[in-house]
Formats: sequence, structure tokens, C-alpha cells
Amino acid sequence: MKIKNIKKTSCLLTSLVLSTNIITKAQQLPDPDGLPADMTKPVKVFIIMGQSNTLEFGNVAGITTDGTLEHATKTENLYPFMIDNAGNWTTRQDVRNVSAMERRGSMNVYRNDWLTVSGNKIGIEIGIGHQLGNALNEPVMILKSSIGNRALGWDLLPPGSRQYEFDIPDSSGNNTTYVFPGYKGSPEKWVKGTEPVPIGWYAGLQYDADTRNAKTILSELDKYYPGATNYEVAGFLWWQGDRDSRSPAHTAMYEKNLVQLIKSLRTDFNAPNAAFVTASLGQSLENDSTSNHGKILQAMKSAASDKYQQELGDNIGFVYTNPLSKGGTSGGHYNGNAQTYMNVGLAMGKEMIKQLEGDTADPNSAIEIWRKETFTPNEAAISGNAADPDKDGIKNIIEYAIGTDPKVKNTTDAIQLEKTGNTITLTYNKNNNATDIDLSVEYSFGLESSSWNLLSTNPVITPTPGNVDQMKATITVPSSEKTRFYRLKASMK
Ligand SMILES: [Ca+2]
Ligand SMILES: [Ca+2]
Repeated sequence: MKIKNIKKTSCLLTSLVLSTNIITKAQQLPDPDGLPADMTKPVKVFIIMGQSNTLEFGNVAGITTDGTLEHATKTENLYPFMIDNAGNWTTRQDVRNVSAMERRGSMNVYRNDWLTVSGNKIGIEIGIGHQLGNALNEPVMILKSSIGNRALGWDLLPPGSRQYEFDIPDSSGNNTTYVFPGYKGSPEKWVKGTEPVPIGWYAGLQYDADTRNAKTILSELDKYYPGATNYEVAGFLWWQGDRDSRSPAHTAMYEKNLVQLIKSLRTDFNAPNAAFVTASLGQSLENDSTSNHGKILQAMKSAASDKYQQELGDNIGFVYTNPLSKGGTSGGHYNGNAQTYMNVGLAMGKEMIKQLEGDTADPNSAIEIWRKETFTPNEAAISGNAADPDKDGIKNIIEYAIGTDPKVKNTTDAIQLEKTGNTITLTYNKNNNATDIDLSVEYSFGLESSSWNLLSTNPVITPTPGNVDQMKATITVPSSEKTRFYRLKASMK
């Protein structure tokens, strides 16, 4: 991916501490040059999904009214790239702004323009579009497909999500166990032991509608990006969580559902390595892990952390929006303050650029040299750390770490188990050229990704030909233990 105008530094944003700095830098974006993008390249599509946070609630008009876009740009002189010398809103000729909303069972497209300000409201698409248009040579489409008041744990539940039970206390403190449906189940919940009575809505209906609408738009690409013939979904942006924070069950499931959402969207849009950026709700505080919206912030942070590096790759980003927000809450659309929508959009766009760049991708690092030797330049879509082009269930980063070919199906598992009595022998290989990788063994008593633990081992190392060592670790398990899972974990040092 070509990134223009962005100098690589080691101090790209790490949420809170640098966020003031980001606003300052973002406000220094140059004016749009008014030129079209390089149309020989596929359109880079960035899909915005979520609930009303993603919609247009920032007020535009009112030069003397604090909180409007006019006041911010013309009275406070913020976001100078938004206005030209004559005082008119600038228009980018390299970014399309397309927005659709499901209405009574069909798609309503309410934006299909070059990125500018028109009408009396803006949302996060403006800041996102300016950042990406400025950073990328390729044509950019910001494609929003969302509607308000939708929960990830219900309306937006992604395919692959399964039914679960959750205890909810009543006013006298007695728990009732409810069953919550998996994808396509209905209703939203029912008391365990009773027969669910489906309603005219199912878990994931909005996921289905929003993704279908986005796909419909992409299937008629030149209607939405004149002159374009092909595209690549390069990233997803997600600002959501208000509706989930009103349910303890949806809150508790948020991390799991978000991880599943990332996987489902990548699959649905045939974009296995697409970047993903989430942003916390404006009122949520970074040190809050007790309120429901605080827990949702922690879930978003966790999904973007090393914990999921192996499962999701290293291009999941998180933006902490509280320092960017000008007050109010998600439930009240931040009082319509345009600066909140601008700041959050700019920060999400900036974070997306960081995720597209791959902030660990030093071309001279051992893994990048290996990637270059292993894949051709045309194989960018299958060369990411989390990709598995030979479909042997072993992701590229593990193939690299154990010294196997990511384009040839492995005939054995990455880790071999042998059990004798209470003793388990774990055998795996370690590529000594992979000097930038930490390879470890993790175990779990279930296959839930949140419950993996590091296994302390002291493996016996036996060199084999080809600079690969065989590692043999022996552990003792309790005789009562029935099931335990093991996996290799490779993370960048
Ligand atoms: Ca593989
Ligand atoms: Ca392989």
C-alpha cells in the first residue's frame, strides 16, 4: 500500500497521551489539491459501520454559535483544510462520500458525492475522508452503511455467533437465567426453560442489511465512483456501543462479538487483511472498567491488543475519544457538537493510516525480508501475518516462526502432542532466522480465545538441518484432567 505525505515516526499515536498532538497535526493537513486520484489504481474502500455515533449529528450552521462547524472553522480557525480562500467549503476530488441506510427493508442512499460539507450536518466521515485522501494516492471511497440504535449483541450480531446464557438479577437481587440467541435467532432473549417466541426481527438482521447494502453499492462501483472499475476493501471503521451498554449481557459479550465481527466482515467483503479501527464512546474513561460503557471501552482496547495478534493480525486499531470529545454523551449525540465529530473522524482516519502502514513493518526486519523472499509483489493480499493462503490452518506468522512454507499445505500440526500417563510431550520447530519473533506455547481448557494462558516450559533444543531447531517440552498434568488445548503463539518482539 502506497502512503504519501506521511513521515514514519516512532511516535504515531498511542491514544491518550498524544491525542492533543494529533489534533494539532490533523489541523495541519494541507488544503485538498483539487486533483483527482490516480485512477489506474483500484479504489480503496473504507466501510463505516455502527449505530447513531456514525451518523450525521454535528451541526454546521451558526458562525456565532459555539459547537458548530462554521464557528470552529471561521471563528476559531480550526480545520483550515475545510475552507478555501474564498471562505467556501472545500471539496475533495479524490474521495467519494457514500452513505446508505436501510429503510423499511430497502436501501436508501442519502450521500453520493465528492467529500465536502453540504446540508446542515456532518459526521465522522469528513475527518476520516480528509485523512485518507491526503495519505493515499489511490482513489478513496468512504462508504457508510449504518443506522441508529443498534446493538452489536443483537441487531448487528455477526454470523458465527452462538447462543449463550446469562444471569440477570431482578430488583430484589434474585438471578434469572436468560438465553440469548446466536446469529439469526429470535427474540432478543428468553427465560431459560421457556419456549422462545420469535418476533419480526432476528439477531444479526442489521448486520445482514448493512453489509448487503454496502455490497450492492460496490457491485455498481462506477455509479458511486465515476470512472472506477475495481476496488479493494482496505479497512473498516466502527464507532458503536451505546445500545450494548444498556444491556449487561451485550456488554459482557462485547469483546467476543467484536472479534467475531472483524472476522465476519473480512470474510464477507473478501478482505482477509483489511484493517479495523474502533473508537470508544466519548463519555467513556480509559480507567473505567466497571460501568457498562467503560467495559465496552476495555473490550475495544483488548480486541486491538496483542492478545488477538495471532487471530486477527496486527492491524486492529483503537482510538480513545474522551479527550477529543467536547462534552455530552453518545446517547445525546454529543449535543451535536461538530468539533467532536471532526476530532473523532480525524483521529480514526489517522489511526487507520497507521494500521495500513503497519507500524512494525521495517523493510529490513527479518520478517519483512522473509515476506519479500516468500511472496511476489502481487501477493500482498495473502502475505499478511494473519493470512493462511495454503489453508492448512497455520497462519503466515506461525509458518515463518516454525520455518515452513506458507504456500504449501503442512502435513503435520504446528505442535505435536504425545501423552504417556500424566506426562505430555509437546514438540514443535523454531526457525532460528525468525529473530524478531517470540515463540511460546499457550494452553486453554476451552477454545475461547480469551482464555489462553502461557505455558512455562523449558524445552530441550535439538538442531535440525536448515537453521530450524526442534523444541521438545515435557509437562505433567493432573490425572483428573480430561481436556486441554495447546497452541503455538508467535508475537513480534
Ligand atoms: Ca498456512
Ligand atoms: Ca504451510
